[in-house]
Amino acid sequence: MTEALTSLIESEAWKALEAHAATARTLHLRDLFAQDPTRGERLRVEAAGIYFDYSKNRITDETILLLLKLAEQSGLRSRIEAMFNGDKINVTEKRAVLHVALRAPKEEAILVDGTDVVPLVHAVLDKMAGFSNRVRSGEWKGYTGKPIRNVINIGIGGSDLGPVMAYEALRHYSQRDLNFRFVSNVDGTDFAEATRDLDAEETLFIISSKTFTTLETMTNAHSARVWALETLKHSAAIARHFVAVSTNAEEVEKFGIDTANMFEFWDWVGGRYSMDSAIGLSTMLAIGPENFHAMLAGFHEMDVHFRTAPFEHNLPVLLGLLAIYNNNFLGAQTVAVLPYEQYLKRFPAYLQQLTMESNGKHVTLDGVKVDYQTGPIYWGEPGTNGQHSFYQLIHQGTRLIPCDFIAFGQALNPIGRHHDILLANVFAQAEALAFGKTTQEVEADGTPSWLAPHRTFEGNRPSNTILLEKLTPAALGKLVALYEHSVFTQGVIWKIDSFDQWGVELGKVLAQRIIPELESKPDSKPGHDSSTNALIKHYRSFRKDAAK
Ligand code: G6Q
Repeated sequence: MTEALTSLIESEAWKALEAHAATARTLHLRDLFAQDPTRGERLRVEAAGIYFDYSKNRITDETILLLLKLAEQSGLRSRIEAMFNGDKINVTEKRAVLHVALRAPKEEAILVDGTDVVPLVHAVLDKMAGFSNRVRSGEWKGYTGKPIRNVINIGIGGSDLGPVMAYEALRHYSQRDLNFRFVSNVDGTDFAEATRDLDAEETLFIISSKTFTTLETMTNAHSARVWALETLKHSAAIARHFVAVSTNAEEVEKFGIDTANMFEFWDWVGGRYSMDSAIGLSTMLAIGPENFHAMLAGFHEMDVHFRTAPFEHNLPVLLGLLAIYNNNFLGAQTVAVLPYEQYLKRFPAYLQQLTMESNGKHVTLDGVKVDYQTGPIYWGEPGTNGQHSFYQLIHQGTRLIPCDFIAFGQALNPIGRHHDILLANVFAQAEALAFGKTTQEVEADGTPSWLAPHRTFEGNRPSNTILLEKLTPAALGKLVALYEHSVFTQGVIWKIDSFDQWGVELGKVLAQRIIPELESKPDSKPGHDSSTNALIKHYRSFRKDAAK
């Protein structure tokens, strides 16, 4: 790396953007659109079947030029190559970051420590396809000879959010006589509610865990085994009702799952980047191997675009740079992701992990504390529901909340006028946010002057609109890859490691200390601060009550 790692805010491109933003901040989207009637057609990119309109951001052509300079200065080009070439860019864990290899076509070669990983990826995909076909056709039987009707994925974080999001997103394409559930929380209610109406003889558990040691997943997996054996009685039944997705064959075997029923992945696949790996087994079971491959092809198309398109036409680069501008130069603290597509109801939750676990970092790659903001808070809900709740704050609150609107040209469930009404709403929201309604316009409608301020919309709220033809498996792949690479782009500019997650460790360690204080040593003096000690004691008193 040629750049000094700590000099981001001192760099020429950053300073130029700061100077630019000081004046650009006063611009209003109303004026920018009035001055240039072609703006809406100019500030958009179409690639890989995605229409990306970024004209409703508080930017000028100059802003884009300066952001592109920032990208060049950050060495983004060489960092992209480093990722695609399998360099160990996850420096704190000394790992390659190769989710792009999970969707590489068979002919490609990608080397990790001298080994071409593409054949390994395809061997696992073939094994997943063979298994999926057997379960989907009813050929795979449970221990008592019944076909599988229910599939429960047990996993958490990256081993849950991708599968559950993809299942919901692609439900339209799923085999409807198979019932899919996802258990992640260590709260027993999650497991109890997922299994209460199911017949163990017809239920298959997928234990999805890269490490196979995660507390929540292993707790749920053990409860699943107990639950299954209550009905199935014989431990030999486990092999017909449990499969594993993991990198850890030893632990899988210890649990009692036949390693022939283990689907492998590798340490160069990060949890939150793993939905294309064997972690996607539930997705493949739901939509079938062909649709799964179509999804991978969608991911790959976006990978190629990201790697090869010039930055000014590069969707993930532009999405990432605009997020940087809003975050670092306009002071926005959050991004709202608003899919106008019911099937994408879990997409904001999925993106929360992808974006916030990746870019919620406080030090640079070389461990120096950053002196600028890094990852913003991502949140959202499917439209139009949010319009009747939190959009009030986006339109008239005091905070700047950039929005990503996502919509599709065709409905998967066309019913009457629903889709036109849905799309009219998404376009209307972006328009209202950008242009608002002035006090004069409000008064001209006959609103009395005392009420006019309440009904005034300042406008000038930035948004992107991401439009695709139809929610297909390929479209989902493109959309997820768009955000993955946008996250990477931002991480490169902030000079952080987007692929580790040390921030989740401390709580895990402390929980392990507290568990025996609640269970095996309930009368001991807890060894924490006064607040935690008092909470533990109070909880113990509830436990005693519960035991009475
Ligand atoms: C994701 C994280 C994290 C991980 C879970 C589950 O990038 O690493 O969310 O996916 O902690 O881990 P296991 O798959 O090892 O159970």
